[in-house]
Amino acid sequence: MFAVHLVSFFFSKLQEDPTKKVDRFLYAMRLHDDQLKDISARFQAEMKKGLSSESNAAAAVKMLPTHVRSTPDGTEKGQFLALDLGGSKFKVLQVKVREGMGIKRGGVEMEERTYPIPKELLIGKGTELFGHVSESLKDFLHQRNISLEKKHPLAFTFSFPCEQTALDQGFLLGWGKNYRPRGLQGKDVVQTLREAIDRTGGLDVEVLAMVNDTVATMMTCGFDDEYCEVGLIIGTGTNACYMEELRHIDLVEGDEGRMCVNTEWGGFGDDDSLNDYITEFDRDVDAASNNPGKQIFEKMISGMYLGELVRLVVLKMAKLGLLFDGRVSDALRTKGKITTAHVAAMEEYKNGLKNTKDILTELDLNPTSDDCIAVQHVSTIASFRSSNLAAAGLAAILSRIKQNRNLRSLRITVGVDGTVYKTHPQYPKRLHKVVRRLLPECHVRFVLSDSGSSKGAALVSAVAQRLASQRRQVDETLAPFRLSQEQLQLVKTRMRAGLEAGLKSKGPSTIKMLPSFVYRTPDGTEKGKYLALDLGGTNFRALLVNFKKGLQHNARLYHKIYTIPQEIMQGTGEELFDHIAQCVSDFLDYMGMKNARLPAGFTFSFPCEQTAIDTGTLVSWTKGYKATDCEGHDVVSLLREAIKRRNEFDLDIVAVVNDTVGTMMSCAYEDPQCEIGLIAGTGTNVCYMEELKNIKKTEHKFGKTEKGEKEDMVEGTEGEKNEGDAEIPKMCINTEWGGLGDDGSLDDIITPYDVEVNQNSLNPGKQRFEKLTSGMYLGEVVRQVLLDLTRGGLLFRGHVTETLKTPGIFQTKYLSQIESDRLALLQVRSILQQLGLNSTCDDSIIVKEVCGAVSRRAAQLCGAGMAAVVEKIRENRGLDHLNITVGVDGALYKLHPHFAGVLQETARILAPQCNVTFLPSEEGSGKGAALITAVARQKHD
Ligand code: 0WK
Ligand code: 0WK
Ligand code: BGC
Ligand code: BGC
Repeated sequence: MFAVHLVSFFFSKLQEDPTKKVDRFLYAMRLHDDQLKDISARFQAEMKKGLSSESNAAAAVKMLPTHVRSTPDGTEKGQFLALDLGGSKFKVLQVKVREGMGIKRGGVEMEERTYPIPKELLIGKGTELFGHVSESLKDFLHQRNISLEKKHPLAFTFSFPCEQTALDQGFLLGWGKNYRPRGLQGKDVVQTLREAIDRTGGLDVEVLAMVNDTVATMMTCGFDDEYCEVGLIIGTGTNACYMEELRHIDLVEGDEGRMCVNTEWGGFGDDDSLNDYITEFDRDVDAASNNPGKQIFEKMISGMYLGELVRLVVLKMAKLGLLFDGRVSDALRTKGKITTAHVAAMEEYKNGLKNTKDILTELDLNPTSDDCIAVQHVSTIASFRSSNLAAAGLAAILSRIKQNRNLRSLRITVGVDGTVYKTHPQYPKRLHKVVRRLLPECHVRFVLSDSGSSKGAALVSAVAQRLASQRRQVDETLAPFRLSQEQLQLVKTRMRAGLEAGLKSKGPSTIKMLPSFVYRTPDGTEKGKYLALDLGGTNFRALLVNFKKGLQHNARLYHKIYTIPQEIMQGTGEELFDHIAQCVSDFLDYMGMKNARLPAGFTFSFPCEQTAIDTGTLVSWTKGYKATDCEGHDVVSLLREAIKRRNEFDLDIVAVVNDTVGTMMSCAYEDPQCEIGLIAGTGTNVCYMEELKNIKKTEHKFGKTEKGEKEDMVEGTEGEKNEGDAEIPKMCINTEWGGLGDDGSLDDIITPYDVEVNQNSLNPGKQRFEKLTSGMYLGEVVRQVLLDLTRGGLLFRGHVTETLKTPGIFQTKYLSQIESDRLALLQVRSILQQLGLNSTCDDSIIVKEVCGAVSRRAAQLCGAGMAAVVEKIRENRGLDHLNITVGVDGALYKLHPHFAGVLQETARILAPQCNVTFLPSEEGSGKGAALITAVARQKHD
């Protein structure tokens, strides 16, 4: 007897481990990491194909846009009906979502009921299936005594591929799994549902949104986990969705933000891209399915097919005598006799083998224990491959997200549902392990959607409602910034009236129209070396300009920029001018011209009343300046005294000019048609060549120097001019248009946000037009709007952070960065991040929109003002058509992506008879100041 055992032991030892033969037999189904990485890479390529408009139509992986633009942010609220159709169970639900309380925190209550779907409906007329759905809905309302009168918003989870153009519209691409109703392919299933509900009658339901079950699952899990941006179903069917960057989804308009894409990865391989991984068993499953050639990837993974796969393998092995001594039963030959539930049962830890035995016995097979081990192992290999393939697909999606966001490591959560994942004992662990092995640098969390997808569908509807109401509220908030043509026309008229009044008024006027004592633009004869000092914008600049005789338009120029600290801007006048003198001293050292008493021009970018080219009494500080003992003083004297105090060098300050005048002169040196200077920078202002006879504001006899001798006003400037104005003596007028509205004439367009900015400014009530249009203030206007939207819960989840309450935190330069066209959102988020504002995609979209509205209004207002100025010049010269150039400078005009274009467009529309060329000044106004100095010197020589 002992001998027999020994023999059988050795024989058994000889007789190999039953799993080995299975491993060999199913070698092709046992995928190792390199193969999985290869499949993952192939899937990534398929995703790209699906996303691009060129290759989408032929793509096997459809990458369907879902119009779900954000995951839950906890502010969703409301009561919804929900339908969950397409998985193994058809459910009708009522979902109550309470604001700010995630699912775990009981923020969502649900009541559900599963309604069986009669088999015949699965292959009958599609409209009848939807009839059954709406009847079930009505029954549910009855059962739950939910009033039929009340209008019920409804969310519809529909787990089949649909092409969606909106949240509440989806055209069915095709059925799958065990559904094959007729007559709905290509139809809008939401409309079909609405019609079914109308046919059923007696209930008032508003279908707000239709979502794929993957999307609903992502949303369901996203309510508790803000990192959840992927939805995965391993159920009857299989599929995944994720949040893709909108700019990558060619089929949807817009580059801003993200949108959830339903990959429909079940179709991976339908274009033969997986043929080298397809086994004969897969081909048999596909051939026997009700959609051969379709959903290849799904047929290797999902519950609808796993059991069948195992059956076919076991059948083949039996036929080959590798199992059950080659005996085959009819049951084993019968399709569907081994289900995926059987596969799961076979793999149970403890009872796996027992279950296997029971299952095989039930199939009229008399399995040996080795047979059971072998068949159990077949199940293991089949479901292992399923989880491995799903892991490969998931790895592809997660890598893409990581790349999209330029992250070295990604922290993300995957929301999962589906019977296979939920009921197959080892499936989740295997899937997680392989994903983490394929993506070691990612921190991937898996969350099981423990209550089905309808919660998620309700959340999508809640988000849809929230986004819609948010949209409405943001539009209402920004509406006052969206100026109509009529309003802009009005501003133009008021600007014109202000220009006229300023020229005539002897006393103060809102638009000061300050004579600059610059009578003509340069004529190219200027020569010599001049120092130009440029104070006013964001910095102080000292320049040395050397005009070479006769070298038209060629001046050598050296300059150095110095910052003016805020405490100097708002300290005493003495400190300010001492600081300027110190900078000039440093510059002259740098140029080695300390002892050359250079003729200098001083660009002083503040309103100064001048009585001659070399004096200017500061009327009032603007922008960020508030130095004491300067207003009402001659700034040239203040500078001379500071230089004297320093007693190191001396300057011959020949001229003081406004930066608009300096800019006009600089550009006129290039283009003689330039007779207007525009600054759109920290501040805003414009000057232009006005005809002397229109300057009635002072009895000062222009053309007579103090000493009353005749001033050379008229030497002509060459270059074609608008006919008929050569002889007319002109003078450049610094309009100081920033003051428009100081008399309340803009109160009908000034918004409460502007009022706030004005009140917090250094000069409340002053420079109202400037406070709507210039760099000093636009950031503040945006901040005020963002504050208001945040207080309204429309932004940053309603958290008003200290940062957001900090004046000046939102610099105007951010507007330029935020509004640049490409990649804007990522930039927005990083800028907001830098400001310590954690933002969602939606937040970033709204912030960008606010910036756009504020800067567009500013540019339009400047365009309207410019239209008034060029129209005045045209009428001055009695011309039907005026050709003129505007020299422009200022960071807003030069650096903002849209400001210049909108300004030009507005001016063109409001002054159609003027062809205005805008010439950005190369070297700022310094050269202009030097030119004026040169002209003023020539006169004195
Ligand atoms: C439960 C979800 C449903 C989804 C199903 C998929 O509520 O939307 O379709 O999971 O899993 P299955 O029921 O096909 O196994
Ligand atoms: C550069 C000019 C300067 C002017 C400035 C305005 O040289 O005179 O004040 O532009 O632009 P901002 O620096 O205010 O953007
Ligand atoms: C469908 C998908 C669905 C998946 C999971 C697939 O057959 O095409 O739309 O998400 O099953 O239910
Ligand atoms: C000043 C103007 C200056 C403009 C642009 C305004 O605040 O009042 O004089 O031209 O800013 O710098």
